[in-house]
Amino acid sequence: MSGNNESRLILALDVYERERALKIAEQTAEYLWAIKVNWPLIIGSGLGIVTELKDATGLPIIADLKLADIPNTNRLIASRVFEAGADYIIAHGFVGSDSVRAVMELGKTIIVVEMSHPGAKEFIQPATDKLVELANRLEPFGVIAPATRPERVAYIRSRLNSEVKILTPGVGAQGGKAGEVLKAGADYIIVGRSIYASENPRESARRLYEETMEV
Ligand code: NUP
Repeated sequence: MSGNNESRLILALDVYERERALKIAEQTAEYLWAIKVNWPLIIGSGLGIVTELKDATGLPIIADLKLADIPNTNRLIASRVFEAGADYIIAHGFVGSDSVRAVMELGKTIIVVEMSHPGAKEFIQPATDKLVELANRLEPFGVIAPATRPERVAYIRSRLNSEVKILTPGVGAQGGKAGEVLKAGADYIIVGRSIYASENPRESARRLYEETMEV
């Protein structure tokens, strides 16, 4: 099963069980650019799932650990996760440039500049301008911005260096719409529940893929 380089769809594979994760990954791979693994899957199935997903699908793997520690601890975690086969790691920017650099020295990194949930307005959104400046200085592969607020994605796009990609979670279960956020400037959409918790994950992925292709 091989993935789709043209695709702008990333699967957030937030299930615990190894078998279920592998099955959904294989069913949907054709429509995906990458698979994102988060703590639920790593806690449920172990870090080895990263290697297994890569072997099964050939897709890039994004480890959504939202690293937010001192440089040394970020480095200790990131080195093992990259060794396990992760192609990208998501790190928080608010801990400061030294902590982010520790991850970037080991592999491709994605920095959170704004989150998709309502609570993101309390602390993260007021810091978004500074987090975008940090990203412009460090030039990571990409940043995370909220699909739930396309106007914020447009704003972030207008301030962010054009080579830095924007990856947007929040489509579907959190209320965001694929077409709107891609038009606002997102490069990729990240979708979890609307695919893995649907009756037919393959069909749901196909429909979202078609939607992204229309933009
Ligand atoms: O701001 C963020 N919002 C968000 O939902 C940053 C994230 N990394 N995520 C992750 O994206 C979240 O942890 C989950 O893995 C995925 C969205 O899943 P869903 O709401 O589509 O099920």
